[in-house]
Amino acid sequence: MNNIQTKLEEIYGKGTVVFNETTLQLEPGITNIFDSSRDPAVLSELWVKWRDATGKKMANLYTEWVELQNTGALEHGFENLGEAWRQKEFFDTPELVEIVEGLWQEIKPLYVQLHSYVRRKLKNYYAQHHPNYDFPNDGSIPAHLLGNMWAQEWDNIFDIVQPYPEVKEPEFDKKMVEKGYNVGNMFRIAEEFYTSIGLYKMVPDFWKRSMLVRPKEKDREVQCHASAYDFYNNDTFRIKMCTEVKMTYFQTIHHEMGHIEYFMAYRDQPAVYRSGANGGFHEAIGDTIALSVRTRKHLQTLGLLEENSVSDEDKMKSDINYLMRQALLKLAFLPFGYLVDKWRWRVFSGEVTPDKYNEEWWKMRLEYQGVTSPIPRTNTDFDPGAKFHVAANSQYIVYFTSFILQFQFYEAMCNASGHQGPLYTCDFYRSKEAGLKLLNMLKLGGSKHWKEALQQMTGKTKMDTEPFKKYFQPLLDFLKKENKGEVGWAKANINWKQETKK
Ligand code: X8Z
Ligand code: ZN
Repeated sequence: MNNIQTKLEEIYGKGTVVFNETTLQLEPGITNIFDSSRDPAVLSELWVKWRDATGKKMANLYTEWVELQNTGALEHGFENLGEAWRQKEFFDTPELVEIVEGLWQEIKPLYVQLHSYVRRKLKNYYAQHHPNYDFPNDGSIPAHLLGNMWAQEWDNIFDIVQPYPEVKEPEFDKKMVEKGYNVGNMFRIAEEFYTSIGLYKMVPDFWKRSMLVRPKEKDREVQCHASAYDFYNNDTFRIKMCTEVKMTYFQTIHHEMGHIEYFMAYRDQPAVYRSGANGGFHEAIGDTIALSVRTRKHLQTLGLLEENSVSDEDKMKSDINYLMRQALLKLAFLPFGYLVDKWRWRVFSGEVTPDKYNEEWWKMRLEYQGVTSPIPRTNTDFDPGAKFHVAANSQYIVYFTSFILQFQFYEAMCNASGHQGPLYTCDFYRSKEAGLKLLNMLKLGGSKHWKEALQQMTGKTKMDTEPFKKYFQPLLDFLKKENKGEVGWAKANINWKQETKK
């Protein structure tokens, strides 16, 4: 089992693509082109080659791995591996499958509105700039045109879908370079936010031994997917990531540092309780902080945004632009965040058999995300394996729940800080009250059931989409007006070619 696991991770970690006679790694090479190119041919080429270099090589290994892992799960009294996984990340929550389905049903109407708006804007853009490109007419969006290798976050196509282009929005990546941001001070600035609300400084070991950029040595291969490590003593916590001077990495820094803050807060708990209240809590901490950092108010504090006085009308337009950018990050993610593990749960339970792995994957990509592949896929491909967490056998439902929970945490901290006004304008920088609210919850670690930890912080015992919906309400009103009911992709089919497995 460990052999297979190592091989899967190795295939992913060593995955490269030859493009224009240059060999590219995922970060930064492929990602940089994928983030910014608008050429459907280029994007399709990279999209396909990345899947050939990774997932396609994993198909048989994955089948064997599932069998072995399932055997282990059965031996330990679980129904299948999915049940074991859920128990690990969401201790004592047998109703998790129903909970996440319920949350998704509440979010879906919002997602459908965003999807249709984005689709229309993309279609117009490509009709204008690439008239020979055949944009599908069935309501789906081609997965390679969303500015992300997995179509999971869409913020890179903000310029195409910006609701009010006449109100100029800053280009943060350029601004960061102009203002002298570098990897070192990006981490220091993030740390300063945490300490400003009364949370911990990073430990000396962190600064000494974390890997914050891709090492230059030619002989050293590293897995660049960002992660944070707890060494389970009291003074060793590290981050590993290949940072670049860009807004998206600045947000990832806050995400990873959130894990470290949690590690530090529960370090005095007995070993069994040194964990998040549930896996979703762990993923949500840094993102909650990043919601505050990303407000226009805070970006002004950081010198990344000019403070100019604008008319009320422009302010309204700018707010909608802002919420769109946030929706491309948060709302766009949710169906992907759900389907990765929903697919794996169905695989682990035997409902989806190996000959149908990829076909079912694409049915779910279409059903939940409304996206289709740039070229027909077959069952000799294994596209789930082109995603880090599938290759690394790391759970994904934690992100889906995190993206709901972080808005609950954010609202609770905003209330504690005395924030007035729309939720999306709340910056709790320097609010010790907000920090204390968070810290008291973090310190519990896994010593209390997550429902109790959630109640302590938010007054609610349930994961709740209300704060998420409240945050995005003005955007939703805008989208509904623009879409005029023309939403959905009911007519679409997956882009599929029947091929038998050798
Ligand atoms: O994997 C991550 C973090 C590390 S725990 C960077 N995330 C998911 C992903 O990149 O797919 C954060 C959001 C979703
Ligand atoms: Zn994380």
